[in-house]
Amino acid sequence: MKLNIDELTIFGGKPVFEYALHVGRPNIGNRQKFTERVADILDRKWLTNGGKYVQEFERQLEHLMGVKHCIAICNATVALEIAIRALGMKGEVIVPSFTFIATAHALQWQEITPVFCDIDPETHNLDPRQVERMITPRTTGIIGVHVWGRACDTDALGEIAHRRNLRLLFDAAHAFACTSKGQMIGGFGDAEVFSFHGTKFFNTLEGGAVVTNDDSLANKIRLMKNFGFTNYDQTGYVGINGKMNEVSAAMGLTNLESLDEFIGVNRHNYQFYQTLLAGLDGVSLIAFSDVEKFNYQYVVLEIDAQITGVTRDDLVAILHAENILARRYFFPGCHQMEPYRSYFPHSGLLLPQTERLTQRVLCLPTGTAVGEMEIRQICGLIRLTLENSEEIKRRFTR
Ligand code: T4K
Repeated sequence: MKLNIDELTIFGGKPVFEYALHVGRPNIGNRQKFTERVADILDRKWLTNGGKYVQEFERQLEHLMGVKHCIAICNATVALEIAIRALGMKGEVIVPSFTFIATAHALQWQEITPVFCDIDPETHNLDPRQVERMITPRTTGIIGVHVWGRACDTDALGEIAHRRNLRLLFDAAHAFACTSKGQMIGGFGDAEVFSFHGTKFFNTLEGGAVVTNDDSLANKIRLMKNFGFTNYDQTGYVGINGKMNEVSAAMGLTNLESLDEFIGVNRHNYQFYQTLLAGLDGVSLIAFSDVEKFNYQYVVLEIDAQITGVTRDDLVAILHAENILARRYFFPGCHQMEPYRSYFPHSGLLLPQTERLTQRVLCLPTGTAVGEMEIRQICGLIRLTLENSEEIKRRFTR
């Protein structure tokens, strides 16, 4: 395809794609294996509450991550809430604002104040120097988020947590099957939380997990996710229903069998984007180090509008008009969303890197639903847009 600018949908042309190209299309493993497992679940009439498939799923994840305990949970938001409570966090907890809103909500939901901390502009993760500055006498913990699957500075955060007697939890929602310093993510901090939501590179439909090497913490979390029951008739803690069901675990076991294939597709897509976007001034594709493992689930561009002449938001609007549903994760930043925006109206002043990044990032479609043909078209459109930035600025109003 070689479009010219008048053929863009924003100028009256027809969308390049007749079908929507989403960010976050699920990767789905072998259907037959999945349906066989579901049939077995129905035959056995054991649907949830720590059944055979959930147990097998947990053991496989412990093995994969090299951790002592994996507790499967119904989703990562509830997993965060349980881990936060089990760790005894209260008062204030330091979190990035540059994350999905669930990280902040998991705290606020239990009336713990999320204290938004700025990030490192290179890694997009918590900046440990800023973390140190945000600690007050009310601080009880830090939640680092391994954004895009690239690990936080676990050493620096671990050192601060140890020295200041704070609990350290990682939101590893993006980081399944990724490594940091050669070690699988899952074993860092007091505990780590994964998301297996449908949009994640590895899914259990909905789902999540807390993983930890701490025996007593694991025991507490196991009880808490099942209403706090210690036996048939007694509870030891306040608990919640955070259980993963058997069908989700069956999906997880099935998708685990295709993990390498999913990563291979994502890595290929990422590299193809890298090749086709090379040399575009003002556009940078976030980098993944060669010495670690990644799942390449997020193809993230940073747009420098001073150089491209087209803002990130104009580019997103142009792509959307062509049915390419690029996403502005994590715009506008948690601190700009309610209730945090009203609670802390001036927090942006402490978050210059977050504010800058939320204006620059966009995520492009990838995964098993996207092939070379689609990537060629997407990159062609981005090039066309930037090469005609002056004319677009003149003619296009959102
Ligand atoms: N921490 C972090 C850092 C996270 O990123 C997340 C979740 C969490 C914690 C919490 O994890 P969970 O409690 O969800 O396990 C989506 C996901 O819903 C959310 O799980 C994810 N992060 C976030 C980054 O993305 P939305 O509001 O953007 O979802 P939505 O409905 O717009 O879907 C995204 C795209 O995926 C759409 O273009 C359509 C496509 N899609 C979605 C689903 C569900 C499909 O093609 N098929 C599907 O089945 O949040």
